Amino acid sequence: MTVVSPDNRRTRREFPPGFAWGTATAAYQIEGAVTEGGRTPSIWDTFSHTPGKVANGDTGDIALDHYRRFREDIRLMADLGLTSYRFSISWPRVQPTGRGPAAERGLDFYRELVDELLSHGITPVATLYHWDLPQELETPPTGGSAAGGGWPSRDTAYRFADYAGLAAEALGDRVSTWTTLNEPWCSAFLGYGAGVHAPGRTDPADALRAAHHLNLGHGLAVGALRAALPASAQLAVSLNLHVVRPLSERPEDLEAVRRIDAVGNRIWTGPMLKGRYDEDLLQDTAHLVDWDALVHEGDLAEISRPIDLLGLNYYNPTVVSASAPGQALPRDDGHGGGTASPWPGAEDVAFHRANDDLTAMDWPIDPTGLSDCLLAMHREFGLPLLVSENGAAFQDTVAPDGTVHDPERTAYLRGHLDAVADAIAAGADVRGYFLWSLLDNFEWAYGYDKRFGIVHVDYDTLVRTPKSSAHWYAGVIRRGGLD
Ligand code: IFM
Repeated sequence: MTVVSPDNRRTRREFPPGFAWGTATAAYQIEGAVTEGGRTPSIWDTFSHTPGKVANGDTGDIALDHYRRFREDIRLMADLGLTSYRFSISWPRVQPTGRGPAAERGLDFYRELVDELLSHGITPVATLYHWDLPQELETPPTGGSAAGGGWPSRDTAYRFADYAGLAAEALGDRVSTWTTLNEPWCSAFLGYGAGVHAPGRTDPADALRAAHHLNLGHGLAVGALRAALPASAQLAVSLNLHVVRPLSERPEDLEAVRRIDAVGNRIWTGPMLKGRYDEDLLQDTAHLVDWDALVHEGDLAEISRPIDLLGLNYYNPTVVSASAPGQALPRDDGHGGGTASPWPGAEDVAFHRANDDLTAMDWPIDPTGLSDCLLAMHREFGLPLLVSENGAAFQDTVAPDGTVHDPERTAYLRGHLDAVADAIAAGADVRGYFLWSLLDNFEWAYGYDKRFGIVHVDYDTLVRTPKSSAHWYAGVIRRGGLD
């Protein structure tokens, strides 16, 4: 909503009452304590310990030691006035082998975390899967009878639903908003297609199988959550939908948009929200997988179980075109490079920068993509929406007096919150904004090189220092809007 003061000099962007002002994090990126309480390795422990996979050989072994310092971190959140916090549960911490009973010590960590949040008046939002698949579900121990094979294996979807049920039984009395998967596109296509994320496989057919089983895992988990949680629980999924724009209006470039939209976006929203895979997606990828064999009878009904909220993770738009004959394709479409394509069936699409105003990830800054995406999802599905991630990495420096001044991040956040307000003003039902991220953290294949936090972390001492963007965000929350 826009409020113009009588003298017309100031314009205020207000947000609806009850709007969730949050930050988001993920277990492997912050927790550390990777062997504590019986936790076993996830595919990310294995991947980060594989030479050459992560910048500087960085791992999440210690990360920010949030596992031990979570009370301090929640104090910081409370000081900033956050009303909500989105965290992820580490699957190998609460169900170490990915099957069988839960590990109570692992669950206790999350019980304490949530109790601490609640005692500070911060509403917890739990994400079940932010990429840390128990390694045993990818590679079963030698001699064992378990299936393994990771997400390309159908069994993993059922394992995920069991884990979701365990987590909900343990935490359902104190957590009422749940997200099943975070950015399944990254799990399937960066993990099994491009190989730049764990488990580092590069097989386009397996990437598509992983996509279907992530969808199935989501639907089965929604069923398990509904069975374990009170009727008032709010269930969501967080998708990094690609805001795809054509380089030109040439039919070939529009066709490139269609292809990326199919395998980047509609591969999730189709089955989850409409109960179908679009025919063009099936055709684009028919030479890679046998969809009739992959999608069993009843799968689509399972996957499209109703959810209550749609979470959108937005960072930047994507500009695409058809490739010119003989043109070397830019493989680095903002997801860490790699020589294999993360776009099965659309490998020959060329990627271009939307503009040259870049974050430290080389991602172009364009808040209009966020309002466009929110409005498109509102119009197509009519669901209440969350911005479940949005933020930016910049090269922050610590001043001699110990402060960290990050005006670029503040400008980025201001622009994107303004875009959220635009979408709300145009009718989208946006219920909250979760800034990525609370703290600088382990940025996957980039290790600790890229800082997304509004709170600076000194990786030698683990001392946390709120940056100027954190103070700015606290002011926005206090005022309930932007000036
Ligand atoms: O750090 C990641 C997060 O884990 C998933 N979404 C994008 C963020 C920035 O790359």
